[in-house]
Amino acid sequence: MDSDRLVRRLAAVVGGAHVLTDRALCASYETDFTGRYAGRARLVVRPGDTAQVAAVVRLCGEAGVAVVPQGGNTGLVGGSVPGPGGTEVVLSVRRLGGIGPVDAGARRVTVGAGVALAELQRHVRPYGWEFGVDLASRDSATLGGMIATNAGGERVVKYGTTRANVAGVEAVMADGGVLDRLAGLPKDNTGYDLTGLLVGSEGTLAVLTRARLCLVPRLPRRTTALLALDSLEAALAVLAELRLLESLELAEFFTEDGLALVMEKSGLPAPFREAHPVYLLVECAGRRDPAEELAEVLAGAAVRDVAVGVDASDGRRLAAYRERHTEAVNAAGIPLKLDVTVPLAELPGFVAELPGLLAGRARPYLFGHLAEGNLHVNLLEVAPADEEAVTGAVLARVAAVGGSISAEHGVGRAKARHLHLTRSAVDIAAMRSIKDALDPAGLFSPGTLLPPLARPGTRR
Ligand code: 2HG
Ligand code: ZN
Repeated sequence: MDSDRLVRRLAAVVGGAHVLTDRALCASYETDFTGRYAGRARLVVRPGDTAQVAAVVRLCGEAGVAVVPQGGNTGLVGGSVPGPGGTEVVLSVRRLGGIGPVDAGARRVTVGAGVALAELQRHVRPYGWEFGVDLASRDSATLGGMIATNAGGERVVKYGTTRANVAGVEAVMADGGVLDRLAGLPKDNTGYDLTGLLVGSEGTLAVLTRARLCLVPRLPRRTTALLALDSLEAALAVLAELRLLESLELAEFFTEDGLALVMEKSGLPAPFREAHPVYLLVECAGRRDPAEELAEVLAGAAVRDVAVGVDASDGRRLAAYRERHTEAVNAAGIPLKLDVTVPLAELPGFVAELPGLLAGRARPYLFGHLAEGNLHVNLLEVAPADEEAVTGAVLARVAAVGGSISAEHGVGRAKARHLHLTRSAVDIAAMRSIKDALDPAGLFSPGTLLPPLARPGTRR
């Protein structure tokens, strides 16, 4: 089917205003948030409900045109943008809005895939509820994208990743059929866990259209503190004590260099009189004020200095030093981002080895989610010719110490060829079988997650 015909047929389903072919209008859907991954779409289509998504998928399937589902386009591994060929359709789910009533008895709420996280937070908080997953890109990240990537974020230490907070999904499969697992019953052992399978599938198996989410009680009393420490070892020692507190919701670390960059790019004032090697941002929350139990733990810890947030706005002020790392790094250049998990016991050794692995080929900024050993290795000033070698060296070391090459951002296009480092041949073959069974023509997100096959005729 030629492009004009496909455009006409799609427009008949979603309305002409929601099929974008103009290069300028397509641009923001074709380039990722960092500017590192830029492709070219055949067109962008913006369906407004599940039936329209199903019709779009069917039409693209008939035309043999691949579909790249996209949420808020805040992904960091190139999974939400099209490839370079100008052949793929970007299917934006942003118009799939709508938030249902808070079902307090069941602790659930149903949302459209295009709802932004901050919108959900504003909806549920007045009723005393919270969604357990929170992240810095909350204003743009959509629930559909967060589910597709099994986003982690800042509160995994208490509430787990997105997977633990999704009860059910509705999704359009490659043949246009609508999978309805939206009931999200707390007990339902009828067959395979297809919801669990679609969480983290990165747009390669289906287009998520709606989700039934779990809610947690919003804990009204919170204390935020920024700790200045000697070293990563000292941060890990404090973390081990903090984990005794049920109120611990957040334990985020960054370093002297990262803080300096954030201050330079944001204009924020220094949180302490002098600089320190490592910082740990912690937050405890409860129905009762957790300040005292946090102070007790910190009193016995090897902490150089502490800044405590006395109220919510003070807490947000301290959190900004950590949350603004991504934008500060972006303001300094186009980063090479590696998002890895390293077992906690290996973390100090891994960080100490990093300069040797990089061998002067990059300016590193390290920050992340300490409790999970989730390190965001942001590398600036990497020469294009060194990118592959630098990535390979770091990821191979991660694999050697028993870590994961993708902690929370997904595999995307960026890491597909490195999948074998932390997934066995048996594992990859099982994943490929699932892909082939659910998307036999390779319609969804070619090149994302699974490495392309060398076999002629394959479209992935
Ligand atoms: C965060 O933790 C996000 O702020 C982004 O996962 C991390 O920019 C990054 O590398
Ligand atoms: Zn993160």
